[in-house]
Amino acid sequence: MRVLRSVAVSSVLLAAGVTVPRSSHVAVDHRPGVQLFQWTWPAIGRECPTIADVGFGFVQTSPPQESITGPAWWTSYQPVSYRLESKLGTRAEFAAMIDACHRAGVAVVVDAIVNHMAAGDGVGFAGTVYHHFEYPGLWTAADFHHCGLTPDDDIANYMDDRQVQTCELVNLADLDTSRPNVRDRLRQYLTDLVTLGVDGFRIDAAKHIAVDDLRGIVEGLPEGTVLFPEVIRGRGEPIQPEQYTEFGRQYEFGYARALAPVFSLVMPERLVGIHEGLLPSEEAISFVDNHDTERNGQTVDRRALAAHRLAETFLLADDYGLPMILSAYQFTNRDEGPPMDANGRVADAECGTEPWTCAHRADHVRAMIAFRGAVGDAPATISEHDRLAIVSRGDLGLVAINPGTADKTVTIPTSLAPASYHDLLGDSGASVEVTGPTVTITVPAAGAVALVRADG
Ligand code: LAG
Ligand code: CA
Repeated sequence: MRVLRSVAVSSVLLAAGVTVPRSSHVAVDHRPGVQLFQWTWPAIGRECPTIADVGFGFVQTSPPQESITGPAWWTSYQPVSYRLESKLGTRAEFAAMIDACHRAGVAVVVDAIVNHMAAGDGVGFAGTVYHHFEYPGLWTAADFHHCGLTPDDDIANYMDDRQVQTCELVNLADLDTSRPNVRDRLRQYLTDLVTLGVDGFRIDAAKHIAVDDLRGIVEGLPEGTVLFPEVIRGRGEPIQPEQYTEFGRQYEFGYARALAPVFSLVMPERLVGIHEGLLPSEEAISFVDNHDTERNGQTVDRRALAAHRLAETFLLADDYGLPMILSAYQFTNRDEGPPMDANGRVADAECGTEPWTCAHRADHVRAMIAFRGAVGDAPATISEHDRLAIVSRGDLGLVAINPGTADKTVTIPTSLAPASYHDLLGDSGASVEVTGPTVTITVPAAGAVALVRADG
């Protein structure tokens, strides 16, 4: 656990409403992260010690700014001001969450919406009055794009880069991020969050912000602030993640999409060469699904429990990218938000209680993060053998995944060093002996084994 630039937060100043000194920061390192979708600040703060214990290095929160009101989860994606008062908690709760996570050695990455505001008129969660293109004291009509390229100024054609970046994403008022005053105000928001201790940002809808504009927004943020721009890869489109690599790691949607048929349709051979055509490993965030794809069918269906579990097992066995796990809630309707109280405050997530999945606590996630610790930097070699997916990590570890419906015992060539190994995913406690260039393993149907040195 590396706690960088440790400066104590002055809670006295915080209480007095004065600008606080820079809080301590925790670096985003090689440890996987967890997206705690629609988790409240108090719930995240309470969970951070467990998150650290499982082996995660960072949490990614939902957007913290004031938004429109309503029961849908996606109200979070319609900002109406940069006050940190939302259905997920207050400014004081947000600051307390960061301190709790930092004390546990966990970095905090926040979902930042800088492309747009809301779609309509109304009163926000904290009482801010807003109109489609007028945010009193914040924005006027001149601060927004009015692209004039489509009948309703909405994005219609993703093959047209001007539409994608200057028209409206699902009718959300698109900020004119070429304007210096707009960039300054957005940077001020991000700086406020960094001052509270935020370690990094997911840049929501980064694809819809020109590279120059995004640079103009984030230039001058405190050194060490990590940025994860969200640029969804789209076939043949003019705007691709490769254009945004200067900002930081990016969510590699191509990886998540490629995993879907492998585990849902039992096509382990497709894992061989899975990294081709994707961002280089050190520029990527790898994931099985996020809050959008678990709703749009592009990635492994979370309701196919075994397939989803095996996909996460592969994600964590592989050496590609910085892996992230999604921990959210069960839903039946796409728009359905998490449970709320009468004031529209989201209920604190509780593991073991519906509808929260607490996917970050699952046995296979714990075991596979332990596996990563045991194999370290040993490079992954991916192969397919008799319908099993095999991930070898040099002479230190091996994961075999069986997406099929029958148990399998196979003898396969291995790079494992001669020694006794045990299965981190199994509970049999039996050891596997490697004496020569092959190893014999039994992999249960819809199951996996993760071998590491028994004496390690
Ligand atoms: C994102 N990344 O680029 C977020 O990950 C994604 O969750 C956001 O969409 C989107 N971009 C805007 O930040 C979400 C929902 C949308 C929702 C939108 C705004 O997926 O469904 O749109 O947030 O709240 C909703 C309605 C639309 C409507 C719009 C405006 O679904 O039909 O046009 O609100 O009223
Ligand atoms: Ca835009």
